[in-house]
Amino acid sequence: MSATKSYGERAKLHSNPTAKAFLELMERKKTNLSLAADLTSKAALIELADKVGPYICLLKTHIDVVEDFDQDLVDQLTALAKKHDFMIFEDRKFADIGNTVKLQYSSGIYKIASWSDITNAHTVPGEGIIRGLRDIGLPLNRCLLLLAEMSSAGTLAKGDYTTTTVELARKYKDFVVGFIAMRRYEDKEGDDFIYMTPGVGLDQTTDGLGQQWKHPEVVVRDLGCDVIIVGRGIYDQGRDPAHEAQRYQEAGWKAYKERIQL
Ligand code: BMP
Repeated sequence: MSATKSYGERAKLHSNPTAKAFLELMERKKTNLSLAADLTSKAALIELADKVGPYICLLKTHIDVVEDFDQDLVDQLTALAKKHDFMIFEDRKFADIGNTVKLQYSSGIYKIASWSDITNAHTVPGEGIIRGLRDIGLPLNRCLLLLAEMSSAGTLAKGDYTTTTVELARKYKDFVVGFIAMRRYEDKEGDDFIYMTPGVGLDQTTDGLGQQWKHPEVVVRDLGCDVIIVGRGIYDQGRDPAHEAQRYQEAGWKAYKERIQL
């Protein structure tokens, strides 16, 4: 059962090189915190990534909200990833047919596949979306998360949709390394998916727009998820991002230790 194994043990056994490197990174840096850096200015995004970098394993971006995006932003974020030892996850939520997502992933202004270690996709279109993204991503050593559930109230990603999404992940294990999910699913022989969970907050439970925040203890220790994704809890106005990131890192790591009972 991967839920009770350490990230380090799981890294040793993992067959996907990017997932392996990511699990090793979490173990080495003692963090399962991902920053959701939803800022609209390049300078502010770089400043936040630099401040919070020491505490995170993964920088999650929504690159299309940045008003002054350019290649230099990508160069600076990848330099910060090296400096602070974190990976990058562009939360693109692809949702089109295979041929279109190939273009969206490789081309356009953002060229996501050229810099983002991890990206994600909805399974609404069926398995062609995975095959299209895989054609582009696999040769570049990238990997994919599937959105099996969402954190927002009233989400349609549940029940059979979630079950089928997990089956698709098993079918394309060389490229799909995990899920955006609200809880860990039962392992089948040979499974070791990485569960990343948004909707995490220490101080508030809702934003008034459908977002639902849970405590890291619940998410990691009780529901078995691996990575906590935190945005506004860290960078909202009036907060000190480095201080908040440290709080979340400690809370996420404590919950993980309790789970694996070290
Ligand atoms: P915040 O902690 O500020 O609520 O940010 C959550 C982040 O996670 C946002 O970037 C959002 O797009 C993303 N997210 C989410 O909140 N729920 C999901 O189900 C999937 C997401 O990617």
